[in-house]
Amino acid sequence: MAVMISRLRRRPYDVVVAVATDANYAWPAVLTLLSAGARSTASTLCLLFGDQLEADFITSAEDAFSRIGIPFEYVDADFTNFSSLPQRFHFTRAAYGRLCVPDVARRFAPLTLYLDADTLVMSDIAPLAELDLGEKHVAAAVRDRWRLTVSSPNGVIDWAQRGFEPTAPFFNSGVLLIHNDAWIREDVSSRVVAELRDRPGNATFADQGALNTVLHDQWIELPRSWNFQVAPTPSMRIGPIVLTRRSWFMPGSVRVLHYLAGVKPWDAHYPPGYPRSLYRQTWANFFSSAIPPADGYWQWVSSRYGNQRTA
Ligand SMILES: [Mn+2]
Repeated sequence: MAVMISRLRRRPYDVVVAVATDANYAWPAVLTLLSAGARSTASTLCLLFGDQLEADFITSAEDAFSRIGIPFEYVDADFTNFSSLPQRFHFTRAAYGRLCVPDVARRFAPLTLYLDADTLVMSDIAPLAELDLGEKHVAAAVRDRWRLTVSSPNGVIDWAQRGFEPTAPFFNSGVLLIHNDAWIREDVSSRVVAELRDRPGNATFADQGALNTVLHDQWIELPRSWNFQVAPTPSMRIGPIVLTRRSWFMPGSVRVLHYLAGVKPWDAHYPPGYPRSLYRQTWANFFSSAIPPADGYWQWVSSRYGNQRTA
């Protein structure tokens, strides 16, 4: 009944695009939102969930959106509650910020497209805003590139005890289409936090493993192009094809590009090639200030393999 009532209530937008960040990823987070908002033909609100960001930054961010007429709201989110959750690899407590999103976003739209701050949107997100998740599903996502199933290493650690099928798909949580009311109804965020508190040893990639545990059987698999995961590796573009040492892809068919791992495309040491050029070009298109110059190919090789390697 509650679901039917909330469906009848009109909300001002079709979809919310949301990114959560601390000060470290603040400008990349703005770029992610701008890349999504600028290309969207759906009625879209961009929401930035910031972990105690400075007033100057917020004003500059608001300017960046109003200059090109994209609806935007800053949400002052306190991530202190997440401080006690496991923080390993390059993840900080802001990695759990997505758990705050649906409760705010549902006032604005029925759906949320949650994006990591290390993603760039390369196409119109309207097809996602029109997706019908049905009654049973809470979210839609793309399979993780390296962990295809719950039984993959660093997938759902205790999949067998939980009685999951070993071949059940495992999603990457960097791009999540969320049915806001269903997420709240199923109490997903609190269940994920409880899961991480009770079994911190099972925490893989911040809340990715716990999300896959709680949302098991309740998500729809999206085509790979909606979360096209690239590893930081040198690449070369030949016409419509980008080649890396181990694989190739066609950037024309990518809808959301996701820069995996600890080194990020705005870092000087990100390996040279198409994904890095695209990132810098997009940055230059939206912001007046440039990212500091990147390493050339030989500099990159010596910083990666030579003696001058820095932390
Ligand atoms: Mn990511």
